Amino acid sequence: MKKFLLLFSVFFCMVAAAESGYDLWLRYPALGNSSVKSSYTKFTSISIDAAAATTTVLEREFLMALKGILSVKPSIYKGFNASAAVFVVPAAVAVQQKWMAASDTNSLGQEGFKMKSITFLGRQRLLITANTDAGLLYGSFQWLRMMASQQPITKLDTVCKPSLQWRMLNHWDNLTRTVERGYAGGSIWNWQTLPDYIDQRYIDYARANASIGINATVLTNVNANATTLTAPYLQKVKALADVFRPYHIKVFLTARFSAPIEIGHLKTADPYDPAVQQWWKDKAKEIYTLIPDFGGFLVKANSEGQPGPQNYGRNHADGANLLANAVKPYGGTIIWRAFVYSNESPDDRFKQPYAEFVPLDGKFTSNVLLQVKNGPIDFQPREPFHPLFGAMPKTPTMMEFQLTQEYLGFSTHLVYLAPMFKEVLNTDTYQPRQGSTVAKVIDGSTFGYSSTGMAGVSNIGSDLNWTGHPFAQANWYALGRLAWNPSLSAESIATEWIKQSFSNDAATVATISKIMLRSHEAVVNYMTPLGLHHIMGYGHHYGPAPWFKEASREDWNCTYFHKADSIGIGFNRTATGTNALVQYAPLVQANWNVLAITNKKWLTWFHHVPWQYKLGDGKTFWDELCLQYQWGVGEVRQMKQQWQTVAKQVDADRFRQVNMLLNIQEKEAIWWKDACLSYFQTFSKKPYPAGVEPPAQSLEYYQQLSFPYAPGNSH
Ligand code: GCW
Repeated sequence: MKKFLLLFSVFFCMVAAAESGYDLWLRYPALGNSSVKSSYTKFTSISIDAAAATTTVLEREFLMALKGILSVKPSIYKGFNASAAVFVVPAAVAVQQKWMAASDTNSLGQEGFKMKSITFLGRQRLLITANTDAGLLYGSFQWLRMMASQQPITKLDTVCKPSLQWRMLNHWDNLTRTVERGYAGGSIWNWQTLPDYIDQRYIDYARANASIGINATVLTNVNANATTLTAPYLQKVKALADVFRPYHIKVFLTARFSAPIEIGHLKTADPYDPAVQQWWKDKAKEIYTLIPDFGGFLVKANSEGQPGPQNYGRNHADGANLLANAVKPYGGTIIWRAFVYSNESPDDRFKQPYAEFVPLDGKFTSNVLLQVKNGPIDFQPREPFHPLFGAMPKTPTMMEFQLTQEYLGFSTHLVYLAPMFKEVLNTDTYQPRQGSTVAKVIDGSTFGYSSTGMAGVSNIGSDLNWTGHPFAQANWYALGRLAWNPSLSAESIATEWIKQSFSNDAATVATISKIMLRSHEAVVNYMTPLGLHHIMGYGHHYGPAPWFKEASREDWNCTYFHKADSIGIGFNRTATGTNALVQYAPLVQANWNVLAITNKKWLTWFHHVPWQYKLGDGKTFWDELCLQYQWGVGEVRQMKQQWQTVAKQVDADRFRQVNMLLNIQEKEAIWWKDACLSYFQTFSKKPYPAGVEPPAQSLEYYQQLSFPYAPGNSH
C-alpha cells in the first residue's frame, strides 16, 4: 500500500495538478525556485489600515495568495503597525509618515493608488496607499498580480488610477436562471435560495471582479422582467449588494419600462403622467432604503419589442429622464441603451440609432449615460465603430462590448477579444478633430463628459470554470483591464492573464499568447471575411446560414445583409446606396466611401463588390473570399498544433479540454467555409481557386441542418 501511495504521489508530482478553472486568474500558484522568490519573502508581514469590511476581505486574500505563491502564512496587522513590511494604508497616513507629499494625494483620485518602495526605520518596505478603501483594494490586487506573474516588486514608484468611472458587467440573466446568449451553463444567481443562502460563487465572483477593477454589475437581462423590481426580489438583490459592497462593486438592475403597469397596476407607463413619475420615485426610494449605494438602472427601450417611451409618443430622452429624476436624489445613474431599431422602419438598420439619438443630444438629464454597442449592427465578428461615438458631445456615451460569444462561436471557439476591442478603441472618430479616438471619446477627454464607462455583456455562467471555454475567462479579464486603462495593449493583457492563469514559463507564455492574438482574425476569416456580417443561423445564431431569408422582418434576414447576386456581394452604404457612411466624420467617410481605397477588411460593409473586382494584389474578389475562408481554417489548425507544444506546461485537465474544444472549432470553421462558399458560389458561378479545399457536402446538406435546441436562445 505504502509503495502504491509513493508511486501515486511521484506520478502526481510529475504532471501539473489537475485544475478545474474555477480559480480563474486568482490561482496564486507556487513560485517554485524562481529567482524573484527571495525578494518576495521579505514582504510577508502586512499592516492594513482600512475599514473593517475592507480589512476582512484583504486579510482573506493575502492569506490565500501568500500561502499559494510563497507557502507562508503572512502576519497581518490590523491598523498601522510600524514593524510591517507592507503598508496598506490611507494616503493621510502616508503623508503623515512623509512617504508622500500632501500635494500628491490629489493625483490618486477616488479609486487610484500609489505603490512605492520605501525605506523605513532602516528596512525596505512596500507602500500601497490610496485616498479610499477602493484604492487600497485595487492596489493590493495589483501587488498580488505582480507576484503571481513574477514581476519585480522592489524599486517601485507608480501611481495607477482608472481611466473610466464605470467598469461594468451586464448579465443577460433571467429570473428563470436561463441566460440570454449564455453558453456557460445557467445563471450564477440562484433567485430561489436568495436572500438567505449566499453561494461561495457570489464572493468569488466579487473577488475576481475587484481584482481587475470592475466596480459595477447589472444583475438582470436587458430584456427585462418587472418582477425583479418587486419587494421579495429586491431583498434578494440587497443580499447580493451586501456581498459585493466590500469589493467596491455596485449593483444595477434592468428596468422594464412598463413596470408601473405590470407591477404598479397603473393604466399607463407614459413618462409625462404624474402617477407614473411618482411610481418610479417611490420605487427608487424603496430600493435605496434597502441598498443605499444602488447603482441605478440599465434600460433597453423600444427595441426588439421592449416597451418604451415611444409607446406613448415620447422620445428616448423623455424615457431616460423619467428614471433619472427618480434616482437622482440618491446619486443614482441611468444607463440608456442605444441599441434600438424600429420595427417598422424600412431604412438601413445601421443608420437608426444615430438617427434617433443625435437629435436628442443635450436633452438628457446629467445622470444619464448612453450605452452604445461597439458597432452599428450587433456584435458581429468585426464591425466598424458605431457612428454615435463622437456624435454626442453633450451626452456621455459609454461602450458596450459583448463578452459572451453570441456571434463568435459560443463558448466552444477560442477567440480572444481584446484585439477586436482595441481595434475599435483605437479608431479615430475625427470628431470634433483628428485624434479623437473612440477611447478618447468614452474616457471623457474629448467632450468633457461628466461620467464615463465601459460595459461587457457577461460570458459568466454556472459552469465549473465560469465561462465554458477556459480561454473565455481571458475576455472577462480583458474587459476589466481595458475599462481600467483603454491604452493597455491586447498583448500585454494576454501576457498578464496567461501568467496568472497557466504558467510563467517564457516559452509557454509566448506560445499561448500567439494563439490568442491571432484567434480573432482567424474567426473573422472563417466566418465573415472581407466585411461580411450577420450571416449566421436564425434566432439561435449558431453556425452559417447566409441563405436565410424567411424572417418576418427584412433586417433579420441574412440576405438583407450580404445582398449577393450575379454581379457581386455586399451592402452599398455609400451615397449611391443607403448613405449610412454620411453618419461619420468626412475623414472617416473618406476611408470607406471609395471601393478602390477601402481596406479589404471593410469591403462588403460598405460596398457591393463585383465578384470580378480586382484587389490590389491582382486577385479577384471571389478568389480572395475563398482564400480568406481557407486561411481562417488553416489558422485554427495551427492553433491546434501550437497548443500541443504546451502539453507539459499546463495541467492535464485544461490541456485536454482546450484540445477537444479546438477540435470542435476546426470542424465548425470548416463548416462555415464550406457552407458559405457553396452558397456564394451559386451567385459567383466561379471555381474555387487553387489552395481552397472544396466543400465536403452539398449546399442542400448545409441548408437542411437544424438546431432547435442550440443554447442561449431563451427568452
Ligand atoms: O441581437 C441581440 C441579441 C439579443 C439581445 C439584443 C440586445 C438582449 O440577439 O438576444 O437581447 O441583441 O442587445 O438587446
